[in-house]
Amino acid sequence: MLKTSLSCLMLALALSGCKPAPQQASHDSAVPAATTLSPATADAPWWQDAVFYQIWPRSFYDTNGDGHGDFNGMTAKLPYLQELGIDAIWLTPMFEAPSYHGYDFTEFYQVETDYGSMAEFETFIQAADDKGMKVILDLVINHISREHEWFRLSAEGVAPYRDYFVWRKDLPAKGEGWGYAWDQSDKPEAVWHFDARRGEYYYAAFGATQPDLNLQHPDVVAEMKKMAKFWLDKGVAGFRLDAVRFVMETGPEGQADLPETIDYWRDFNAYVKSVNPEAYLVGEAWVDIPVAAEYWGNGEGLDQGFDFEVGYKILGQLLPTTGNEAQFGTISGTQSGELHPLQENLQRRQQSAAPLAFFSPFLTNHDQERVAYQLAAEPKITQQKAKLAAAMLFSSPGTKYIYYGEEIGLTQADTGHDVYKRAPMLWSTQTQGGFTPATLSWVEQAELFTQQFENWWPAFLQQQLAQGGSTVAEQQAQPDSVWSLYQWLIAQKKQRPELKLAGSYQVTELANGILHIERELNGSKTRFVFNLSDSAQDISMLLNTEQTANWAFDLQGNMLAAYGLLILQTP
Ligand code: ACG
Repeated sequence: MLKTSLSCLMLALALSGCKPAPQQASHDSAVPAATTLSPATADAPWWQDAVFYQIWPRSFYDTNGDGHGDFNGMTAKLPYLQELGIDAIWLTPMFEAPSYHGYDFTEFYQVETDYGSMAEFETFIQAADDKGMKVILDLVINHISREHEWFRLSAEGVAPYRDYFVWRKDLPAKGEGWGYAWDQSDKPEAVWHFDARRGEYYYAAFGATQPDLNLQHPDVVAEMKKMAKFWLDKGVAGFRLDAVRFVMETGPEGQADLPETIDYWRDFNAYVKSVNPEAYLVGEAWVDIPVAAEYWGNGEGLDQGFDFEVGYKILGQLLPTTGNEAQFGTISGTQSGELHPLQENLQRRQQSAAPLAFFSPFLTNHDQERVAYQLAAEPKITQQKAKLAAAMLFSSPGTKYIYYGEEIGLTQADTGHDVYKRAPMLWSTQTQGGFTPATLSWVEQAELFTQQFENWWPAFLQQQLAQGGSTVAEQQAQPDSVWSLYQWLIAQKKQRPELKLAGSYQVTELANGILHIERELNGSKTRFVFNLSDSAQDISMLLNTEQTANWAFDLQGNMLAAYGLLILQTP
């Protein structure tokens, strides 16, 4: 029976439509009141409640046989994204850059030639627009490539470029407080790098190849606005802003989240909205929710920011060994003890300086180990857990982000190098997983990588295809696959008012590893029942006739299978 408080028991019985049990001494805190969320406003912006899909261009789909994904490949896959139900696409960097990842621009107005021509990019934007899909670009303003012309001129002391970056004569001593911008490390050499041409040290929060721009310089501020306008004028719907926390640095205690930084983004947002009032800005602030909320800037800053915490809380539910703590240093997220971690996560968003609509929940992105890799168990269980994670994500209010491959429970070969998290998509059981007609995909092309190289891809690919059910084609044919669940959940989000921002959100932890999340709005109700345990559980007390079990593959009679998911909805 229930291990939680009497009021939980009353709630569960009420859910089941049974008569309440005889009064027992209640000994725990009352069940938290269901969270009623902000009412949906008719004039909500296009991005509110949208579902975004993050594409890593180099790994999505290759049409010209060079082993690299390309713009024509993205155009060819738009029907796929439409079938999945995607509203908008986030392209990780696709401007000219020397690295495989592209976060180090050498050009602001040229597309990465590995992905195709500007004309092919424009065709992609138009084709997406024809299907009612928006496209946002990854805009990196905090830094550019060391190989950019500006940096050479700055190192040579040529005006005005000499002050386009942040320079100092000497390497700060240890103990002065300089270190990584996102933690308390005392490591000046992590962010100050020597350049022999100038004989001085330059500031680069992300390593010597990515010098920080001096965004206190009016010419640099103007250049960033010019870059944004160029791409907005091409029909891009907005930007995912990289590393927003670090654009200003005023000293060893001033490397992140400064008031000057929030002011910078207020000014940038005002400019972007002056070019296109519908343009959307979402910031990557990988930090505690209260700090991330500051980037809303009292309504004059960014439109949205990622909720980095919810993904860790969801994975924490599925990986008890890691507990419910966020796994990264910047999120203190300690549990208050009363609320379930997922209820507490929502409360933290609501109690922050930003409205609930500001936060975009997601599971993992291109910087984090893939969901299926973190949940790795024997394949069937991994797929089951990936479905539970998806349902927990989609039960949470807000604009959702899906990382390419997440919808098929794509895993990774190993950890320790970011490339493993960004490997080619698995479309089919054909050679190269249907990603490329080339003999070698880009991850097998040694010239792309500076570190020592061993070709790990063939063994990983073979193992994934041999295991069965790992590709888009296979999963689209299975009604209970991870892919089919993502498609169903995305459709529900569009159809069911309670799954939008305005629906209430109530998490209840029942006995034997059963978790219950209910969303409700004006009588329309969706209930998610998760079996977090490794054995089938009797959930008869949660079943009733008013609601239809619309996702019930794991229900046999009153028993919900191990790691099973049941979704019940009012008609
Ligand atoms: C952005 C892009 C990223 C890109 C860059 C730099 C910045 O998304 O792809 O890397 O061009 C910090 C910043 C982020 C930044 C990442 C890379 N992401 O906040 O803006 O660095 C902790 C902190 C994070 C911090 C991270 C750095 O909480 O704020 O992110 O460290 O590693 C566990 C730990 C946790 C730790 C995470 C991640 O969860 O508990 O404390 O987070 O792991 O480590 C690009 C390329 C990269 C390349 C880089 C130089 O994509 O491959 O390495 O450039």
